[in-house]
Amino acid sequence: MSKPVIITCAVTGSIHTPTMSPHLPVTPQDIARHAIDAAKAGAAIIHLHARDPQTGIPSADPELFREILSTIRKETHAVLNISTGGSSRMTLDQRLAAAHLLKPEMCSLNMGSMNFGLFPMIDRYTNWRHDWEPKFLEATRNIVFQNTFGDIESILRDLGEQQGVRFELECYDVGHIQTVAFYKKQGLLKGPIFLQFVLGVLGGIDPAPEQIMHMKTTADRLLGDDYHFSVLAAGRHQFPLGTMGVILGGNVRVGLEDNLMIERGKLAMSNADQVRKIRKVVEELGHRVATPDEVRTLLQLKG
Ligand code: KMH
Ligand code: ZN
Repeated sequence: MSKPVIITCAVTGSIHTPTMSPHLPVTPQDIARHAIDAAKAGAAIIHLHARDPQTGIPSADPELFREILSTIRKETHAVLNISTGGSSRMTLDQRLAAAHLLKPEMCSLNMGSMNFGLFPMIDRYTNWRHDWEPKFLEATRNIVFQNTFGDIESILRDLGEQQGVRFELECYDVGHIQTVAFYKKQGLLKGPIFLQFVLGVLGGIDPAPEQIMHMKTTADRLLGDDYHFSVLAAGRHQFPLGTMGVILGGNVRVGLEDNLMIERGKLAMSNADQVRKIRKVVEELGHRVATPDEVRTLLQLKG
């Protein structure tokens, strides 16, 4: 039997805004409910951000995260993964506050600084519910999503070495895989390594099948066999490229953080709907989905 496929679900993120979909969860209770339903549908890892419950603005408030995590834990045993990417408008200290306080099993770790182009989305919407939304997107023309070597090292030391956190290593381009290999060689990053190939963010690698192959062959060359990979593709590329990742022996991430649709022209009503859809693909391809405990074993999480 082949190894089970890990489905990660990223339930809200900090990219999409409330105007874009009425189904995007905003309050801690909504975010937790979406996460619980996604876990019950087959997501083993839940990737979490928080938002201000009144406005929907991405928030780093640890108390919001605390409420989200404790609600989810009442109903599922899913692996909870707190984003350290936060949003490109937060300082590093803000981005790390919740993970420091709540000590999750996993956190995301972004493997390089980059332009992160959200502004093209402005053109698709006219009636904004909140005036912060177009300003937030437009600001990404001039804000760098900063993840310096110093930032990466402090996350690896403070969360990795000191708290035993394992990472979803977000690689938006092939160069980021070289950085992963560097820290592995240095001993700051320990295997098993979990790479998240991120395709389709403007400023990063483009969403094409050849680019998944390029990232995988680069990872094979630099990391040998001591790594697992997953594919996250933005927008309409989510399902086709996620499927390709599974075909290539990898894992897959879905969720409204990365794509608001369930099919062309149709908004996803929930995160769980996206999980059910990719789970069907995984199973039709002859695989089964990993349970949270299998992920704990596979990635050697602290549990
Ligand atoms: N929003 C994704 C493209 C993070 O939270 O650390 C990348 C992400 C970053 O999930
Ligand atoms: Zn995220």
